[in-house]
Amino acid sequence: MFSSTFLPSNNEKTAQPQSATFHIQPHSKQKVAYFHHKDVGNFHFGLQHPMKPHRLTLTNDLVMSYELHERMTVYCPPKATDDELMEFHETDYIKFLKDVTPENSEDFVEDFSKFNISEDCPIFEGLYDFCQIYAGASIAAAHQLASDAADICINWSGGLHHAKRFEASGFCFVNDIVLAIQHLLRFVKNFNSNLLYIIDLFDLNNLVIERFYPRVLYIDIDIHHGDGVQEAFYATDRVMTVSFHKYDNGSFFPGTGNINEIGCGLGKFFCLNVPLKDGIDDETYFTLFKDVISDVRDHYQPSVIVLQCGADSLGKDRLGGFNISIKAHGECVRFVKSWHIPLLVLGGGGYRIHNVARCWTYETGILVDAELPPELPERTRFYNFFGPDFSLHPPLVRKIDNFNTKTELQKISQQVHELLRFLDGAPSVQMQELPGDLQCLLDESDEELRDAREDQTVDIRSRKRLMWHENEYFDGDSDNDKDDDQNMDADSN
Ligand code: V1D
Ligand code: CA
Repeated sequence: MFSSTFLPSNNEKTAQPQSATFHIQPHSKQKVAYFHHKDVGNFHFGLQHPMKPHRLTLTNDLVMSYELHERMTVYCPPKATDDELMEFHETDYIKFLKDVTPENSEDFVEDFSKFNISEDCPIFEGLYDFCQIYAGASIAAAHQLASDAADICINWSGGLHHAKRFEASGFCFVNDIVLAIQHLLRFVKNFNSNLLYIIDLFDLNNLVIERFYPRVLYIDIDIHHGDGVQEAFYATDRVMTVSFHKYDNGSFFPGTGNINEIGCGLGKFFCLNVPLKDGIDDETYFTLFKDVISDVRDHYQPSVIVLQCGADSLGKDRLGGFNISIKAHGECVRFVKSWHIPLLVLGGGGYRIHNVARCWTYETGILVDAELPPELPERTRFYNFFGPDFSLHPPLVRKIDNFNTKTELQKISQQVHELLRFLDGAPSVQMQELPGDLQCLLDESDEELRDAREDQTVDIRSRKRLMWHENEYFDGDSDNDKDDDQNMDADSN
């Protein structure tokens, strides 16, 4: 039996959380929920199109063959409703996606340019069903996290980060990530339910309700820039977006993601871009990832994290040009998981479909604390397609040179750290002058912004005290007051 060979992973990094927002015990086992709809792999973008939903069937098959379903709760998620999709997307655009078919598309040609229907985003059979399925899974996953039913939720069919409010883009029609984040931001819970901490209290028609997640951190390791998510939350500090991607002065799709895109208004500095060149290898990628993301966590102190795991950043991808192995890609996931912050894990790009299946299966293993034997289980339905190595970690023959010089990477890292000093999530961080070449990122409106930030810092600080105070009322091992009743007196700290 394969399952007897699974050992709890003992090389998990044990970075300790510094924020008071964690509601999971640092060493407790995280509950994992996995969302897969049986039909999601049966859609076809077209023969010549690189996006193959079949990769989701391959992934699910491999996950099940490794018996990972025994370590998590598996859900067949409901399809998103029209209204749910319209929480972010324009009514006209959703109506168009719902009504258009390959057979009647001539009646809609005028809408094609309006909604960016193109070779990248073609009309195919069942398009709207596909959108409802992958978005429904991300929304259900967000709901599961927000209602505290799981600590980690996985939807490999999600992560379609390019879709805009009324526009398809880069193989993405609806933006499940934005919809899921909106759900996390909006989620309210009855005051009387058994919650471990309170973040914001409002008195609304005599009902005391709770805002569950004050700060959402979005991390994107797809090789393409996460432009759709960045754009949706560009002006807010309640979502911080961080994307690692290939950037070639605008020529690599989608053309955005320069380091000088940093957010606007109250969202200024809550958007971070890490532009890279072709050929980046395991060590440089993971070192930079760890360095940047640790600093983001320390400054922003997220209450929930959404991690887009696009597998087109793997070496040998058909569209990408990085040299990253499945192990290094997985290390990024392991590192974020080790913080024990509620986590929504999503898919994204990935165009060597057997490597995509390997990668997301390996990462499912990491998320459920299973060490997977490198030999693929022979019972896998599509076993023969994984040759000639039949391994979870096929050798990565070096494809192209690493065009990222040490000096450039050091400069990126330095700029990122300088930008992060402008976040006021952490009480110890004060507003400071930006040094040297980053000064040009500031504009006249920053005076106003600074004032707003300074006011807001007070709020964030008092909220933190409140959260810390509530954590004092854990029941169980860390129950500091050894009392079963949850004292909800927000003013007594
Ligand atoms: F090669 C192709 C063959 C057929 C159809 C499309 C493509 C293709 C390859 N690369 N299209 C692209 C990119 N599009 C362009 C267009 C040319 N300009 C007019 C735009 O370069 C799009 C790449 C999309 C990447 C999507 C993603 O991996 O980031 C993703 N994330 O989540 C889901 C997908
Ligand atoms: Ca990215």
